[in-house]
Amino acid sequence: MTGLFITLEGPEGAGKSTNRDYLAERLRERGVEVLLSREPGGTPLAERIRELLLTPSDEPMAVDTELLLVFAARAQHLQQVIRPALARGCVVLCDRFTDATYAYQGGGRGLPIERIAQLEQFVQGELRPDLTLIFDLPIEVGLARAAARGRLDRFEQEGRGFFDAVRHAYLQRAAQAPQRYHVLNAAQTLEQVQADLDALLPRLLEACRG
Ligand code: Z5A
Repeated sequence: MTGLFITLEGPEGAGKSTNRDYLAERLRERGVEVLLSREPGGTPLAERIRELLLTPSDEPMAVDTELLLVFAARAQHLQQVIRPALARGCVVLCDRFTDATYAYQGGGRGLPIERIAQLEQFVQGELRPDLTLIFDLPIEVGLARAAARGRLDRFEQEGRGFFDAVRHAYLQRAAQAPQRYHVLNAAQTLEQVQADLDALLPRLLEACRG
């Protein structure tokens, strides 16, 4: 038995967490076993690494340190949570995964794609998401939603150019492999976004049935 690995991606405030929970409910209503998780994080140790990554600090974090921490958390998450859940036949819905590394560390920080790809291969082997939903929206809309929450984390303190590069990297990846990515217009009302997700459900249920 192998499950289905679905990741949700996009810039800040795109609605990934909200829609991950929505999708989980729709799938569970239809009898599908769903496991929810997120990155960085998903296990106690990986959540501690998340704290290191998100908490602003006086000591600037080297970009290579950031990259290695992201993959360290992922290695833990894969071993403890994702691989066992997929082996049980679950649908894993994960808020961010390695596409975020390509977008933030590759696009945003400007690290070479080849270096990310090497770590991806080392940490994941052949495992890749079956489907990645990209919640796309103009940067200013997402940042306004994130700012409404209060204190900004270490990434949210970045400038406009950083987020433009992140968004561009996501859309570029989606364009390069349209069979694995589905781009949603996350600037619509929540009801409209969720209607788009409802329209995707038959495809997901079909994939769940193998
Ligand atoms: N990061 C990285 O650099 N490299 C990596 O490899 C990985 C991650 C995996 C933490 O991620 C950071 O880690 C992230 C990248 C970096 N950078 N940052 N910042 P995160 O996922 O925890 O952080 P986030 O993207 O900032 O999460 P978020 O702001 O919570 O966004 P979201 O999950 O997409 O949105 P939400 O919580 O569902 O919704 C935000 C608010 O908007 C909320 O009040 C909703 O009710 C509202 N909302 C949602 N949808 C709508 C619509 N359609 N209309 C109106 N309002 C809406």
